[in-house]
Amino acid sequence: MKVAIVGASGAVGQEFLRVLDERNFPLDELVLFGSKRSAGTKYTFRGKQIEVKLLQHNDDFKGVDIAFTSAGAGTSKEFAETITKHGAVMIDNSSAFRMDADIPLVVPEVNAADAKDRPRGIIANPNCTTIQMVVALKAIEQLSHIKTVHVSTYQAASGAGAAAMDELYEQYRQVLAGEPVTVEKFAYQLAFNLIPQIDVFMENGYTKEEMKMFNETRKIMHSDVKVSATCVRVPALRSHSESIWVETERPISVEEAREAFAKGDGLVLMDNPEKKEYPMPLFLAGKDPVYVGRIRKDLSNENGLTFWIVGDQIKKGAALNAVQIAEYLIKEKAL
Ligand code: 2RA
Repeated sequence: MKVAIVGASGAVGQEFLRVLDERNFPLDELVLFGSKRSAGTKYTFRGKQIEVKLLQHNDDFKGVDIAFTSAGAGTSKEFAETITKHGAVMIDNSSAFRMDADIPLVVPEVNAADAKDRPRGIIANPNCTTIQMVVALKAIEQLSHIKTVHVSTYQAASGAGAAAMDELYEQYRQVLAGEPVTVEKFAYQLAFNLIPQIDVFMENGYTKEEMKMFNETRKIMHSDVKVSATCVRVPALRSHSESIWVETERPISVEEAREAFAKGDGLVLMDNPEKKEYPMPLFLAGKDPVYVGRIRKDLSNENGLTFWIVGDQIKKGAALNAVQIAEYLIKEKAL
């Protein structure tokens, strides 16, 4: 098995190296690709140094079985043909193809089998906020169809990349040192602040990030659910949190929901208010599952249920989900 990582130096690219190793992914050879900026950099994988190659339009992907790509939508679009033309399956973390009808959009806990039908050799990894939300929604959907979702996200700096995480650290240092604050990766200073804008605004007043949650959720869940989202950047480092309200076809009790979350694939129930136990991003960075807590009946709607989730954005929100897709294909002999 020959595996490629495109965008190896980014936050998600680096996480791919860790996740592949951690999960004992069955690979014989790993090749790394990057931009001019990262070409030549060496990373250690399973005791061996691997040099990042410059991503170019050539035959470097000949013999590659799986290519994990995380170098932005522009690069994915430009290089999709080069990457897939010799038969590699491209598992793409960018937004380039997510809503294309002939590209499966996959969260293994929810719609793994969709990954088998990929006429263009490309499988899209959903947006991080959608991935962690649908893992939780799946548990409820199995009890009763979800008609509507209202969600507010609390998205960590990691969603904007490795340099943005560094900027957040630096901003805290600058504020505490009384120095001018550097703002490059975010629209405003994020340290000691919240920014209710992620990605650009659309004509309907929602941001692109918020519309991703609407559209991607429907595609992954094969559902007519309507998702109304408010996405907010918060000064946490790498786990995204979400406050979710669902309206189901029939009323769901807290006990039923709790049981469904406890046994849900990829979920960990962390809901013990008396002991102040609930998921928090600071303590869940680097963890695989999506954590659920604060489960309550909605007070304004008999069919409403509300809860809180936290998931590591770089892991389940990106690299881990993509690797799980690959693991599924290997298990099903569907590469
Ligand atoms: C963010 N959703 O958190 C993005 C990353 N994919 O900014």
